[in-house]
This record gives sequence, structure tokens and C-alpha cells, in this order.
Amino acid sequence: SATAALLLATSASAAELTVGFSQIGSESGWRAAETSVSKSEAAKRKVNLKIADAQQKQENQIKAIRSFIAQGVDAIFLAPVVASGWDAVLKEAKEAKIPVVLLDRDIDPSGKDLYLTAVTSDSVHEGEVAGEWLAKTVGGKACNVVELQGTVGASVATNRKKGFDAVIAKNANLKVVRSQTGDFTRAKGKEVMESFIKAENGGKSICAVYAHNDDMMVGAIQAMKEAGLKPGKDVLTVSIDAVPDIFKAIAAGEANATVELTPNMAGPALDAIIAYKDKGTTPPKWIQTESKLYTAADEPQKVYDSKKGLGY
Ligand code: GYE
Repeated sequence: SATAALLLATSASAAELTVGFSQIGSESGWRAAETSVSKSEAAKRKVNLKIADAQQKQENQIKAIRSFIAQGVDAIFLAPVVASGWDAVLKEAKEAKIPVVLLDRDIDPSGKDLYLTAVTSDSVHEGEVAGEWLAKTVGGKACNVVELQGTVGASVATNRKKGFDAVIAKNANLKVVRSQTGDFTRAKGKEVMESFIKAENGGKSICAVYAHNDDMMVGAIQAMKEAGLKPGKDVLTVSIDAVPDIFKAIAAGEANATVELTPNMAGPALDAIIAYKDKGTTPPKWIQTESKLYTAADEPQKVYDSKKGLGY
């Protein structure tokens, strides 16, 4: 009958959603894990996930979104490399009635009506957590900090700086003496740290390193060791992501703290899209993931082992 055919069509469509994911690239271990978790979360829900790797370039992301629109996908996931410049292409998605979900980074407020929901952490808070840990750890002692920023123009770089700066402003003993982008990569983190060490008396005047992600910190740790410094001992470290390699460094006494960020942004995003498509449920505008601090007190070796199943 017509009703049976209709029912069949409805339930079949729920099981056969196609989602296009415009991913940034593979700049960090966290990013690679996010890509891998996205695939397994999609498979669990029988969603056909098409991932386009933009190799760090916004223009490639815009092309990928246009191609997803042309293919008539059911939804688009976007991890926006930078915050600005999305309005035109997201308007095209909206006109095509394709819902967009932001993953792990935000876009400028002008684009608020152009996406359905954003699955992200509170990245200002992450910077605050890192800053509070440092303030507490140095306990009033004068401390010169160097900062490795994420990708210029990325919401998470802006926000992680902002949150950290807010804590610094409340603690007169803490001072950020150098701050530069390392583009969220190990190689650039190492390179920029080498220049910080040169500029800061062979690193002797550096009390702590704050990096917007663990990968840059892993690079910075390498640079410090090569310069004869003892990261984790002479120089305190605090970074963000909680990738396995930072737990390895914490276990070895070469790093001190990290703020965890789940690589599973796709799971909640897929659930939101499925509920939206199946039942017309509008998700909250922001689906917030947790930010938890880890130090040597948290059995880093065990955490390292347990991370392996999470896309790492
Ligand atoms: O912290 C970093 C990655 O946007 C939250 O991007 C993400 C960040 C993550 O390259 O490692």
C-alpha cells in the first residue's frame, strides 16, 4: 500500500543519511583522532560520511562545502580553520536547506543563523584552566611565560589566549614575555620554541611554556631538551588536548599539565542531525564538551594506555 511504501521510505532515509564533513587537515594528533573517531561514530549509526581534507586551507573548505551542496548531502559538518569568511557559502547551504553543524571551532557571530548547532568545548575556559593551574603551581613566585599560539584567526587560538590572559591579568607575578603562533603543529612549535630560547638567555629566563595544543608542546619539549633545559622541571609546561604523547611526556617528567578535549565531536553532532531529520528536534545552539585538567597526579601511564581506543 501507499502507507507501507511511505513508512519504508521514511525509515530507509533515516538509515541512509549522507553527511559531508569538511575537515581542516591533519595538523595535530588530536585532529587525526577526530577524523578517525568521526568515521567510527558514523559507521555505528550507519551514516554515510564523506570527509574532505582541506589541508589547512579555507578556500579548499569552501570548495568542499559547495561540492557537498551540489551532491545534495543531508547535512554538512564543518571544522572551520578560521572564524571569518563563512557567511556567503553557509548562506548557499541554507538556501539549499542543508543543515550545517560546526565541529570543534566557532565562526564569527555574523554567521549565527547560518548553522544548526556547534559541538565545541569552551575554549576560553580551557585557557583559564591552564592559567589557573600555572598560577597555583608557581604560588606567587615571579614567572616569565612564553606562549605558543594556535593558527592565526582560529576561534580556539583567540579564545585560549583570551582565557589565559584573563588569569595572567589577575596575577601580577605572572608575565607573558613572548607569544607567537606555532600553527598547532609539532614542527612549528619546535621552531618557535627554539627562537624563544635564543631570545630568552638560552631559555634561562623562561619559567613556563603555555601552548594552545599538545603537539606544539611536544615540539617545544624537544627544543628545550636540545638546548640542555629540563622541561617539566626547570621549565613548567601546560597545554591543551590530552593526546597520548603528552601523557608519555608527563609520565617521563618532561611535561606537567594538559587540559583534555574529546576528539569525539562527531558522535553528538550525528545524534543531533539524526534527531533533527527524523523527529524535527532542534538541538541547542551549542553542544558543549568537557574540559578536564590532567597532571602527573593522574597516573599518566594509565591514561596513555586508555587513550588508544579513542581514535589515537
Ligand atoms: O586543540 C588542536 C587542533 O580545533 C579544538 O585544533 C581544535 C584544535 C585542537 O589542531 O590540536
